[in-house]
Amino acid sequence: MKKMLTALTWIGLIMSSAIAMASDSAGVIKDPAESWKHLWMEVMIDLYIMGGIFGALAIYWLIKYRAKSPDAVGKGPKLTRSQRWAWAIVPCVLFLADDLYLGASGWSAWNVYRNVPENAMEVKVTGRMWNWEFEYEDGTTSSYDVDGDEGEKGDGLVVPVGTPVVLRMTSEDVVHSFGITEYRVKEDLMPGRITYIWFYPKKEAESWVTCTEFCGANHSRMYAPIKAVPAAKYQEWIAKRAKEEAEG
Ligand SMILES: [Cu+2]
Repeated sequence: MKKMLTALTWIGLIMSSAIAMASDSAGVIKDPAESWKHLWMEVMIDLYIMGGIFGALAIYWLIKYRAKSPDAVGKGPKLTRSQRWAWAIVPCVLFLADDLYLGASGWSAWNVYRNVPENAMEVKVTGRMWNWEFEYEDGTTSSYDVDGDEGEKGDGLVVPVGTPVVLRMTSEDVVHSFGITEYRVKEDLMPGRITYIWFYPKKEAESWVTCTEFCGANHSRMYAPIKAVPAAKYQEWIAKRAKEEAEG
């Protein structure tokens, strides 16, 4: 009975620390890219540790308990009642604690993914066969023409470094999907509905949005650059773009 209680105490400690670690890490995570990376690393570490431990154990037992002669008959160890229970419950709870921990981490990542920071800059995105159009808060628009001449294609989505960006998106025709690998975000666009994603450009970078839902003949050409530039450069760009539009 005393052994059982000790085992249960350990189980409780392991489970509560797993949950505490998962909720702790939630405080550190700032944006979807970081939170997905964090979750992915946890899964990888988990798989490698488990793979390593069980692989090594399997090899060790294979060698240790191999049949020494063709007619060798094995004999299992005699376990007491509480040892049998312990062998059933302890591994089960250990794996459960790990699953709970990963589950909680996934939950934290999803919360980050869905909760847009208050200071986010909003850009409306319209997807259509086969291009993306971006409309800024002041009504200025931008797009990208994959077939345009060099220098005439347009800038795609330009955003300032250091400001979270939320995209409010809809489609004019069929279902498209807005995916930016660099920022680890992806969301479908549907006619008659507004969906959203947000990302956080922390450094100057040029990445690409590609349509990630097969939407017809030119689906593979439905892409545009996403340029994260210093805030001053962004202000310059949007002023220039607004002027161009006013002049038609
Ligand atoms: Cu598409």
